[in-house]
Amino acid sequence: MFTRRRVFALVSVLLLAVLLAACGGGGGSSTQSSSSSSTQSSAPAATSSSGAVREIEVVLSDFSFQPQEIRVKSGERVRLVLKNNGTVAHDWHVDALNLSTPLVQPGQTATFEFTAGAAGTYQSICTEPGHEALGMVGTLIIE
Ligand SMILES: [Cu+2]
Repeated sequence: MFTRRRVFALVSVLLLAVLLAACGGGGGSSTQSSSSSSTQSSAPAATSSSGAVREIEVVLSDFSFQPQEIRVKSGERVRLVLKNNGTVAHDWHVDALNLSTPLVQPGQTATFEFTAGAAGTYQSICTEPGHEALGMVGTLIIE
């Protein structure tokens, strides 16, 4: 009887010691992690790649596209967001792929979706009379 009680007491003392050691270790590591919490704000990463659609903003002005060159992948679903910062209406047209956005009025924004076809380098233009000649020409690269 006595020996069993002593063993039990010994085991509970050992358990207590282990628990205290674990607590001490935990306390030590928590101080460490709180000092290195400034690494959180590194990557606001993928906000626009939320789905299968790739959104690209194109600024239309008198008389250019910004960016002038658009690069997408074959088979990719593309959504162009066309912002007209100019003083006259503009559009975006790729003759070889039969892609035509609606005409965007000054100060307006329009979206246009298409699926990128065969790989290649295509010329994009504004179809408003005279605009292509004035330099409203871009490049669509499908990889
Ligand atoms: Cu134009």
